[in-house]
Amino acid sequence: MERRKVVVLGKYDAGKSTLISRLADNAKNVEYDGITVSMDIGYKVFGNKKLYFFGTPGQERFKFLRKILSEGLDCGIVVVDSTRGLTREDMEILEQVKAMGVPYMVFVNKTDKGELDYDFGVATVKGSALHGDGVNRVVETVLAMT
Ligand SMILES: Nc1nc2c(ncn2[C@@H]2O[C@H](COP(=O)(O)OP(=O)(O)O)[C@@H](O)[C@H]2O)c(=O)[nH]1
Ligand SMILES: [Mg+2]
Repeated sequence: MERRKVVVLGKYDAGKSTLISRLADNAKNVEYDGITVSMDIGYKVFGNKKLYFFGTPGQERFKFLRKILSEGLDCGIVVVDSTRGLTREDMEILEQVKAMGVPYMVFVNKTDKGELDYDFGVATVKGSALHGDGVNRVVETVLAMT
């Protein structure tokens, strides 16, 4: 079995935890008042690959965890909230993942409520983590990238 480390990044409330709970069978999340204070983790086997999904916490003071979680990653998924538009924080996260030098994709989330057209220059899937739209295409994209 080949193992792959996939890190899900994005600002607070973008839908990282929701996406990971859709992607993995056994997602665990440590949260307090609805905010991920620690991290998400889950895995799922696809053919001969075992994908491990790690979610980063949204709060600024846990920024250091983003770096730790991003050690030795095989691929990144940046979750963007279409109802909020692109913010400075989204741009910072995109720059950060680009600097890691690994393949990454963008998931434009909450398209059940919002709309966002932007050319991220990498594979982009639009959908809804809450409703499961686009989640299969995220998996296909990750498998193709890793
Ligand atoms: N309308 C809508 N809400 C969503 C979607 N995905 C997540 N949410 C909601 O957005 C909020 C934040 O989601 P969460 O996964 O905790 O975000 P995180 O902070 O990035 O981990 C929760 O209330 C979710 O139910 C979606 O596709 N559509
Ligand atoms: Mg979360």
